Order: sequence, then C-alpha cells, then structure tokens
Amino acid sequence: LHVGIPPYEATDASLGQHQAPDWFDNAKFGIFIHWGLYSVPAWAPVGQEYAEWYWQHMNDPNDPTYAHHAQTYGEETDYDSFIPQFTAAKFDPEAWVRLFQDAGAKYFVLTAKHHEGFSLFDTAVTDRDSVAMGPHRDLVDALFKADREYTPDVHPGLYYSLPEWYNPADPWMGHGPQNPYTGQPVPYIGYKPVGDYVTDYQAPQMEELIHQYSPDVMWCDIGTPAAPRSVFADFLNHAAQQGDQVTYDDRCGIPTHDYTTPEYAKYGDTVVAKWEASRGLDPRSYGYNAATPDDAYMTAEEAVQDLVDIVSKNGNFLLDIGPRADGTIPEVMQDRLRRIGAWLKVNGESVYNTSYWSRQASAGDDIRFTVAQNKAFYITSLKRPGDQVVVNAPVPIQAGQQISLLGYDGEPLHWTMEDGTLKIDVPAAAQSSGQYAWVFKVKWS
Ligand code: FUL
Repeated sequence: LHVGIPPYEATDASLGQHQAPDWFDNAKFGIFIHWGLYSVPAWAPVGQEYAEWYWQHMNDPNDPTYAHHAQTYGEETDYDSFIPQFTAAKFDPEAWVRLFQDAGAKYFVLTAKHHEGFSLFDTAVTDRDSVAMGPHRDLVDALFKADREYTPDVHPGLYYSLPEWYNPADPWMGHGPQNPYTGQPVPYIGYKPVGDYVTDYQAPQMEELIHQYSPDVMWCDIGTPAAPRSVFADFLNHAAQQGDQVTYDDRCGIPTHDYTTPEYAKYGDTVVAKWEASRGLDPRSYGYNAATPDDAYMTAEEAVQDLVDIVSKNGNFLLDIGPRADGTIPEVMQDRLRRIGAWLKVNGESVYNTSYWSRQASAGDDIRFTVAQNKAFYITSLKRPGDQVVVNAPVPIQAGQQISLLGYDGEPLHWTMEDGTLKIDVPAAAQSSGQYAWVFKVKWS
C-alpha cells in the first residue's frame, strides 16, 4: 500500500488517492473506547441494546430503558442531570495507555463526542464539554499526552459522531431538542447558538480535533450530516506536515474512505479492500453496561479467535471497552485485555505485519492462514491440536522447510505432504502447551 502525495484538495479525485497507511494495515489490533455521560447510568437490557444509546432509549416509552430510568432516577430526571456525576475522578491516562499496550494493541480510538453531543475535549463552539462541565478536564488531551509520553508506538485515534440527537441546530432525524417519541422538549445544556450545524459547529469541531490533538485515526460515525471534503483535505495535509500518516473510515458521509467498518459483524471471506471489525467485549454494547454480568463478557479465547479470523481475511479488529464514569476500567475488561496481550506476546508474529493468504482452509477446519512476506507462513488452529493437524488447502511449504509451534520449545515438528494435504504431527507436550489459538510457523528464511 502507498499513500498519495499531498497536498490534497477538497475533491473526490484528490481524496480518493489516499489509502490506509502501512502502519494501520500492519497494526491489526486496536482498542475502541466509548466514554461519555452514558457511562453514568451505564444501563441497557443485557445483550440487546447499546448502553451508549441510553438517552434515546430512555425517551422511548416502549423501551426497557424508559422503565429502568423512571424506577431508578424518577421520570422527571433528565439526562443532563448526569453531567456532574461524570467526574473522571479516578481517570489515570498513563494506566489506560499502558493497559492498551499490555493488550498488544497498536492503536486506540476514543469517543471525542458521541450522539449525546458531550465533547470530551476543549471546544470553542459549545460549552457542552468536559472542560466546562463534569470532569473540568480535557480528557482527549490527557489521554493523547500520556500516549505520546509512555506508549509512543500506540497510535492515537478519535471517534466523532457527525450527528447529535438533541442539539438545537442539528437537523438529524428532524427533531432537534425534542423527544421524537412524545414531542416533549428535551433539555440540552451548554448550547451556544450557531447558524448552520455543519459549517458553524460540526466542521469547526473536527478542525479542533485535527489541530489541537493531531489524531492518527478519524473515525466518523453515522455519515450524516456529511462533513465537508475540506475537513478531510485538511486532516491529510496537516498530518503530512507533521510527518504523520493518518486514516479515516467509511462513515464520514463522503464517497472516499480508507476502510470499511462492519459492526458486531465480520466478513465471511477475505475482503481485499481494507476493513476493520469493531465490537464491545460486552455481548451487545460499546458503552459500559453495569447490568452485564462478568460471565456474559467475551472471553479472551473468543476475542483472540475473532482477531485471528479477522486478520486472516485482511481486517483489523477494533475491540471496545467502556470505562466507568469515574475513569476506572472494569476488572473484567482489564482481565480480557491482559490475556489477549499475553497470547500476542507469544504469537504476535502471526498477526502483526502480516497479510492474508489467497486461499482459505476448508470450512469447519478451524484453521486460518497469514503470511509474513518472504519470512514465514502461519497456520493457526483455533482448536487445541490432537496428534495430527491436517491442512486441507494448498499451502506454500517445500521439502526441507521447518514447521514449529510458537511458544513450544521442543524440536521442529515432523510433517508430510501427500496429495496436496499437509499433515503435521504434534507431540503430546506440544498438544498440552498454549491456549486460545495454536500457531504453526512454516519458516521460509
Ligand atoms: C454506531 C453507534 O450508533 C454506536 O453507538 C457505536 O458508537 C458504534 C461504533 O457505531 O453507529
């Protein structure tokens, strides 16, 4: 992959020359962070709804969140009364970025502003931000500074919701500061009147993100109202000036993008245009859902197997966590991330800096392939190997080449190739080593 030559212009032809940079393609694993006012109520019907959608759901008399809200806080309590409880009092940005690094992540993407319109950064166009209210702190700046100081190899990124539910100037869904289900007015604190939502509020906010924080990823959401192309030309040109390579997703409302973003979904086969799958460790939420029991979270085994599957098909995996309102990261999430990191420490060479292989193993074999150019071919078994691993696909191995099991220190493994089928003999000690996914490495050089 190569990146087009700046300066970019605000046209589809010019922006269309940009591609996801090599670092992004090679990174494979990132951490998504959904943190905002919704982290205060932190509730949704478990496994069914996104907790970060609390405000919208509490306004819908037919949604379980409505009843939960009335019972817990009283029907008259409006969403913005959560603002003072969004304290970030125990937010430790250094601990966060070190956790991401321990997880083996090569980038992170923090919600700079979600659909609720509460900005976690210092913004001039509204007072509805974490500097004027709540934590009284620029949370984006704090996390980016910690990243640049302690974990400079982890690329910093920002999520930005183009629309807002209740911003008085936002035409999204046509309702502005009004409950779409009942027509009742909805309080929205911090608003500074603007003329046009896109030109006077959204585009200036995106420019603030670009110039104040220099993110490596701009992860727009929803795609409407579309951001002007000039914002993206500026994003790419500013990065080039800084010597950074940056990337943006396919939800910005313009025809060009560097990658697609399947959500709680994966692709069944290799997709050659770069893609990134995202989901929460939670069974169905990006934001923290305090009602989700620990045993309903994704296990580290499931997360590693998803990562292996996604990478074998040319994707990245952006795995989401939802911190609490006080800035602590629930233990269950930390546990999962550290276990994934431990697996990657041993097996990361089959993930980072690899490419997908042109063939898939037979369906049902639970085997995935990746290639490290000119160096090695990796055969990853998603189930614990028995006496023999049988690979029903044409694989690039020649007489004399060695196969080893990553993390197992014994002799190279004995293998045969008959009628195009590779069979690897796995000694008992190797069978009982490792966990989550077993990587057989064919060493080319
Ligand atoms: C969606 C949003 O509506 C969800 O809340 C979440 O942010 C997800 C990543 O994108 O479109």
